[in-house]
Amino acid sequence: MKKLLILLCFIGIVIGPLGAQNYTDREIIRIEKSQEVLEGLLEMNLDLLMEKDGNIYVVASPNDLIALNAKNIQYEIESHKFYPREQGVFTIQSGVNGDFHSYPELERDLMALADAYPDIAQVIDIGDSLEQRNIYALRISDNVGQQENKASVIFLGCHHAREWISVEVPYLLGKYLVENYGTDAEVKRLVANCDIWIIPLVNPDGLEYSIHFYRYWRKNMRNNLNGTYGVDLNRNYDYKWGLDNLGSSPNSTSEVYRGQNPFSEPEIQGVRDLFVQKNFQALVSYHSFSQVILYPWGYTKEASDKEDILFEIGDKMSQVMEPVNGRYYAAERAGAGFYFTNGDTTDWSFGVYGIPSYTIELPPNSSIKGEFFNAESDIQPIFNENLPAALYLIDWCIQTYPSQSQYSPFHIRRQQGKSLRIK
Ligand code: 0X9
Ligand code: ZN
Repeated sequence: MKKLLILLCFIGIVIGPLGAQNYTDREIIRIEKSQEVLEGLLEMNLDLLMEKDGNIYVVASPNDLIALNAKNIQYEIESHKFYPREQGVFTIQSGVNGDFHSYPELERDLMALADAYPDIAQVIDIGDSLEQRNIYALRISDNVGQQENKASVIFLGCHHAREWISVEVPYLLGKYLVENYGTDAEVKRLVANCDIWIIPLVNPDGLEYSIHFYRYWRKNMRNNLNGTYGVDLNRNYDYKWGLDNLGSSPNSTSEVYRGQNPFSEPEIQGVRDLFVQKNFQALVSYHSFSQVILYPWGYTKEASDKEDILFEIGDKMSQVMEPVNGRYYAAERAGAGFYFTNGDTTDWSFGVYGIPSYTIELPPNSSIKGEFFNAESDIQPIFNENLPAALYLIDWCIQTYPSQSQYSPFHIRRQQGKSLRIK
């Protein structure tokens, strides 16, 4: 069963891009639900997105709109074209993304956390996306404004636009840490002894496109100048980049297009530049779906020389997660699975910096119609089960590297970079 799911996921990756290129004329529409409307809708073979609060959201093509008009079914167009920031049309809107964050909603909520807890939280802009959105890091540490010698760890979310749950888990981790710092002795200890960096949304342009235009969008919004859009941000890192055409594609129509050069994409240049300035000791990159904990290598089926410790930490995370909701996340070597990746985040952070690095693929591990989507009601349970794993990894960093000045035996090289802007 699991192999079948992985196969379906893989097929989705391979055929996705061809389909995705033709979806730019789609509109997200909202239809008020009634028995009469429902009967009309069900015979139309529409791309139903979500049902919420008596409304049905649909990914509609121009032909779908014509058919709805013919049936006299009323609808509201929810999506709007993307406007660059210079035109000043960023709005904080609730819409089809429901309880999941859009870019402006995340911006608002991160700023609110930093405002509410200025002693332990900062929002830092690590760089801009292609469409000039900010890539935000929430930095959590006591004496957050000061440089201190302490362990440090990084959590990343949403390299892939359609994986909305992967924004929520790191965001809620940050929220949990700052809100419980004052009352929970264990949280206080972790925040006192570790410099925790959380980047919940690496791909803001893609997320907005996924919300407003095409729910299944995966890549960033790079105009490839040949009629295709998007680079897979999880294939653009500079470690074994473009090694072969199995783990990424040189073809821009592909959903796993690696880009023209390693680090060609500004979204992950921001991540790279942050690594130049920080000495992280562990990394988690959240994705969805399939409910597994993956560790390097992804580019080969061979084990690294740190296989034992990588499995041990991953398996420990799995063990502390399962009791929360009964969901089991297997810890596995990424490349030992069904497909390879080259130029992905974790091979880079492990290969270049030598730090324990994990891709946590969030639930579900089964799907109806191959969907990635998580129910809004599952956001909190998924976060709850991921929390102990994150806390464990933070503690692992503290125990293993009590002071940042203590040289990491994993550490291979650092580069020079630009400075960060603090909000
Ligand atoms: O393909 C990816 O980039 C990730 N999976 S996803 O379904 N979220 O797109 C991570 C894949 C992990 N690496 C390997 N399987 N080699
Ligand atoms: Zn992903």
